[in-house]
Amino acid sequence: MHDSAEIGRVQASSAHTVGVVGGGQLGRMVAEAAAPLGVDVIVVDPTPGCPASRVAEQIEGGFDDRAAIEELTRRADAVTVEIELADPDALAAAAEAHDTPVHPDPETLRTIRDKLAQTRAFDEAGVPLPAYRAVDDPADLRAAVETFGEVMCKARTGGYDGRGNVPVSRDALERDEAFAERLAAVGAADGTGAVAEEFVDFERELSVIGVVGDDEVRTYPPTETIHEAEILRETLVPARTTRAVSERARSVARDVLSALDGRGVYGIELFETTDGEGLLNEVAPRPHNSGHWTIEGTVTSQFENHVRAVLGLPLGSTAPRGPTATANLLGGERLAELPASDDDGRVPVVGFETGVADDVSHDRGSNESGTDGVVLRGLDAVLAAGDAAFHWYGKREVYPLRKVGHVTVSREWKEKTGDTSESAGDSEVDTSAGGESERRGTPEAVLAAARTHTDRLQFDAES
Ligand code: AIR
Repeated sequence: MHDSAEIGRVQASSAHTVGVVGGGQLGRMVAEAAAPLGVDVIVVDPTPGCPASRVAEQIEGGFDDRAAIEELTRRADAVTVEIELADPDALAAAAEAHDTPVHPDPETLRTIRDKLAQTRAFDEAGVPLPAYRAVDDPADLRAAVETFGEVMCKARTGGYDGRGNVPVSRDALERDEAFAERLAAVGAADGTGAVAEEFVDFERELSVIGVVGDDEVRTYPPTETIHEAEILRETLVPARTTRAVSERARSVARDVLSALDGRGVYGIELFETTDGEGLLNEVAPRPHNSGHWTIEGTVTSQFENHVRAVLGLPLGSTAPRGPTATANLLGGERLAELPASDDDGRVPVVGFETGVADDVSHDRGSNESGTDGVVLRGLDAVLAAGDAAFHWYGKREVYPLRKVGHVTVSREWKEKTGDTSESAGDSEVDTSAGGESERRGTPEAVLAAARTHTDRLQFDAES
């Protein structure tokens, strides 16, 4: 028999609290993964009822709110971030005041959140990347296009989910105002600066999720990422590439990780060039959209490994379970046609249409703005199909191209490889479509299934 003091001591030693700056979908999925480990999560986020608040405690405050970050740091055993807007100065000051570890290191956050500083740091570390130049004004952007041809212009700070990135083609050379317009489009017309990167003629885009633990580093198998208009739409594992390219991608990722300070998960986006090289695109100092597939598709998800890493616990296996595809659910362009949209295009999400009651199931909080809302239709069909995992982020408002959820389809390998090592799935890929039983699959089949499911899901005006 344990006496109560001993039980209390045992419980206290296993219950940690992780503080997260940001409480969007990534914070929500961190908290979902933390719970089974006995780890509580507190988030700082400015939006009342932010996505993570349904599964974690929320301190309402901005990503640079010193008082909120101070409270977070005082109450947590370790602090991390889920959005690059987190202020490194506030984190460093609070960490010092309370002797609370912050992962990644605030200096690494400072470097990564500034795209120019990030690119220079990896360039100096010898990581292969596209040619680039700093852009302070329209003349710099013109010079970049004259030197490289088409470039991707990225705001130095503040961009994510497609915002802050615009391609600039040679056509811009014909109109002088074009360069100022492009800088304004990335939000860098005010002199905050941008970086222009040579447009890479890539075979495909890959991403490697890496995790740095106390004394170990692991990488997940490379994810093939499919973007449209600078926004991630779908991911696929195994990537439809060769074992050699996969190994190369993981090796570039390890070089990236060794140039960074601090534990945790990092999302490393790469271009696979036409000659099989891996060039670094950019790094996120946090779990990444291209790693959502790891929830169903691996032994230990990126979110669980992030929690383990920031607390200094042993990491879990990054081995894949089978071919896995994820498709993002975005606010659709069709929303623009809805009469309900207010000035900035935001529309309240009222709830889901469920077949059970043949009616709309209202989300908590529902429509407070008085604007007509939208409902998500088609969920019953996705759930009934039985092969999909549906993830809803709980955002109260949707606008065109906002990430509001995702669907994952994960199956067993079509052929038994018997290979459970972390490189399993890198072997030559069978791309023949479907035809097998539901449980087994090819990359093509899981991608097609994830697409079919997301096509079924649509926002529609509340009737
Ligand atoms: N996020 C952070 N950097 C990139 C992304 N996608 C996630 C984080 C953040 C949320 O997106 O979880 O809190 C913000 O999404 P939104 O739709 O509110 O802008």
